[in-house]
Amino acid sequence: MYIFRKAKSQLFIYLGFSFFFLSLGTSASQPASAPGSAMKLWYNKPAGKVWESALPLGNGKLGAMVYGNVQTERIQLNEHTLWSGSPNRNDNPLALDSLETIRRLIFEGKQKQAENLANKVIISKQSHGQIFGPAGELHLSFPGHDNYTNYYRELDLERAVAKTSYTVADVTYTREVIASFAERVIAVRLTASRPGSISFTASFTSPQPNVKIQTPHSRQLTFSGTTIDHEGVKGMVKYKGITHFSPEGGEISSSDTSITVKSSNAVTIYISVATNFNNFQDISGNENNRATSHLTSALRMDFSKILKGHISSYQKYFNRVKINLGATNVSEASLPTNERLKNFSSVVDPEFAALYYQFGRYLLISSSQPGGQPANLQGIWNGSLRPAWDSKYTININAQMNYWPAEKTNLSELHEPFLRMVKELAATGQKTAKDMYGARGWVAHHNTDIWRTTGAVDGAFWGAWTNGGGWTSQHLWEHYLYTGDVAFLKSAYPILKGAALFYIDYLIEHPKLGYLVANPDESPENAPAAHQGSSLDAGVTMTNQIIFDVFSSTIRAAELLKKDKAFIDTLVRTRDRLAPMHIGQHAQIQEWLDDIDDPRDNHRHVSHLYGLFPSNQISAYRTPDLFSAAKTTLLHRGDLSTGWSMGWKVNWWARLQDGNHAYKLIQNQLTPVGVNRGGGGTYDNLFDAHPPFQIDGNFGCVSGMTEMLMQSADGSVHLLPAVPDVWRASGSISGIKAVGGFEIVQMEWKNAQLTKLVVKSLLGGNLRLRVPNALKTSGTSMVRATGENTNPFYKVETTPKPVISSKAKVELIETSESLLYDVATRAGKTYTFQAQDL
Ligand code: FUC
Repeated sequence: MYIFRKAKSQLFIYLGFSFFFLSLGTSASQPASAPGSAMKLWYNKPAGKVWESALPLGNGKLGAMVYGNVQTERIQLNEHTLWSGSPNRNDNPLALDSLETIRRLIFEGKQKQAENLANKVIISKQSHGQIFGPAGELHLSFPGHDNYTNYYRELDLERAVAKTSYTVADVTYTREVIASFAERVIAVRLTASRPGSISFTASFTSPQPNVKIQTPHSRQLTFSGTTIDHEGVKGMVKYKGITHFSPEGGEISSSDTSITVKSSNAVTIYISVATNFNNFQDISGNENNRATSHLTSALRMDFSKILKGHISSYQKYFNRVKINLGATNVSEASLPTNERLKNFSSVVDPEFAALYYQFGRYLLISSSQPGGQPANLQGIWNGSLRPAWDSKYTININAQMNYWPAEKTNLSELHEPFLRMVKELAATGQKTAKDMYGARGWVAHHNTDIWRTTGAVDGAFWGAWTNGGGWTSQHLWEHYLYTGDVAFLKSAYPILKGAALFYIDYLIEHPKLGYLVANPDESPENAPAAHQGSSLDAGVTMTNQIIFDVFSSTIRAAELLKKDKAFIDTLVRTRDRLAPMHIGQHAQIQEWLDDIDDPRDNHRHVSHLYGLFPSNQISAYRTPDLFSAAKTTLLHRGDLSTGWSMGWKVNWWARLQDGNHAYKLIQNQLTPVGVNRGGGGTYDNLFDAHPPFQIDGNFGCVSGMTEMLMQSADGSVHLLPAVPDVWRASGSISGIKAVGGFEIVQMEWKNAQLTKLVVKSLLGGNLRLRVPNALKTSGTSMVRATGENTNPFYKVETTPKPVISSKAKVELIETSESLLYDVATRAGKTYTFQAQDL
């Protein structure tokens, strides 16, 4: 009765939701299962041939997609360093000689001519980036399993275990698969309800053209080879995979390329894959020794022991955050995951939203572990030799988005692979800055790969963008803001400084406007009609915002570390000459310095709102006119788009404090792929669809959902800033993190009012709370707050006053009411608050 089938209009949905809560009153339906225990993706059908229906497992080094097919199980494998090519660079040093000409053409309004030239001299003549490749697939064929009943498969997010079970002729077969976090292997456990029932033949296939498959002895199936050449770069990553079979009872035998087990009681399969990759400059490791040593260590343990270690290593991360957004009625909650996905945009299913949230955290834990490669466009999961965009790193939004949930959902350590990548890009990017632009510091363009290439690729339309370094460097600063780790900041400072130094040299004076601008520049992948279809321009809004952040964070880091006084002065002076944001004729944030936005442009990139999120330059409280203009821009751009674009929009609507609109985007995103016309959606396994599969949308949405419940970028810890009607009745979240080392140990709400709050202060300092209702506390001094937050982690930079078009009619939007409190905290102490009127 609580299910609202496909709504006729959005209005109907919202009316429907209000009705839902009115009619429920206090007798809210019980959750299908206790909150927290419904953390499973489950299905009553195998994945069949559909990769995007298979279930992902990963330990940051190895990835696996488990199909759960009955007759022939498929387990598709990845290894994080198995990439095409070898150490290489892709700069185009011709850029330097033509830089002046390109700049002049752009300033003269001849963007297309500039772009044509840039295609010749800026865009790489070498590789446009290498490919993250698949290792191959393990197949297990079970004779006689054609007719089965009781089929079930699941991914248990609380234990990171994929399980399949079914019955054939009254024997129930169960398979469990893990990508062990404690051991570097994938482990498969096959059991059956009757002894001696397990018989199968195992074989291996790989799309890698040079792969060699062997059975060195009756218990092992191995594969080895060297990765492919790509775009003139020789493939030199050597890989080795060993699949080891440990049957309990029965017989085992091998042919040249397969292993057969007969009449066994149970079987454990251990899969170890390794490469010769040491780092982006060194591939002198020994893949054979590595694969063997990981295997040998795992073989000392039986499955139950491996499973135990796996679960505890995994839960160390996963269990930090619990979320309850309210109860779903039993009939909806008891449907398989693909059915709930189908219904999500037309029913009230807060438990599914919570599941999706935790699935996002699961994906980050599984695809990004300290010491490993950062999550790429597909995390660590790719079955194709030629994946979309090479499954590499696009750093004009996508790779950054992968890491938006890292700090705030209490997975700070898992930011490490990305932060290390930034440091490595800074090393490569120095030569790029010097050779291509005659600049100091370092630069990266809009793509990179495992070799940390920093040249410009694809075409000038996309690639002549010099802010991949500037933007990614802000993750180092963000990591410091959350952790207060000064030793880390010391190690990060040269990278921040290098990013800033590049801009000091790259900026030039705009001949008409006098601002210091980047040129050539572009607003990622978008072109105004006025520029003859060319994206090339000077001083675009996003770039100005990024440079403002790079300078500001470098200044603050230098001040904190008591370094580089003269350089600070240079940065302050240069920052003052950057172009401010402009509000244009349609009352929008201008994407370009000229007022040439088309309000009908619904491009997936809305780069000029970088200032609203992830940055904090556009604020409800400090810059109300920009805040309102940002809303206008977002309304112009519309909702439906690619998966990642919708994920970004959830964050923006959260920052705009419009929970219902943020939720609408979550619904759009959580729509089966193919339903949103021309837009993204979600696959049955809850992978985000650009389409095709791209993981950034999963991570972007999780970040956005967190921002709906808590924000800490604008001078305070703002609680419940954007709760949608569907979650207002009651809910709780625990374990999320705010800037300055504050952990929300517990937060509970009713009717979107905060009822209970427990905050742990890890670093001490002033805790400024912005809350929707009055709070009380005992034993803690809490005062109503005014003025600047004295906590240095909450210092916000004042951006230059916006330039507002005389044609613009900016209607200021109202922010929701809130109260500000200051609480002086001590490091290590926990503070508890309650609603005053409770
Ligand atoms: C950027 C986006 C595309 C895609 C690609 C991987 O180029 O504009 O939509 O996400 O990255």
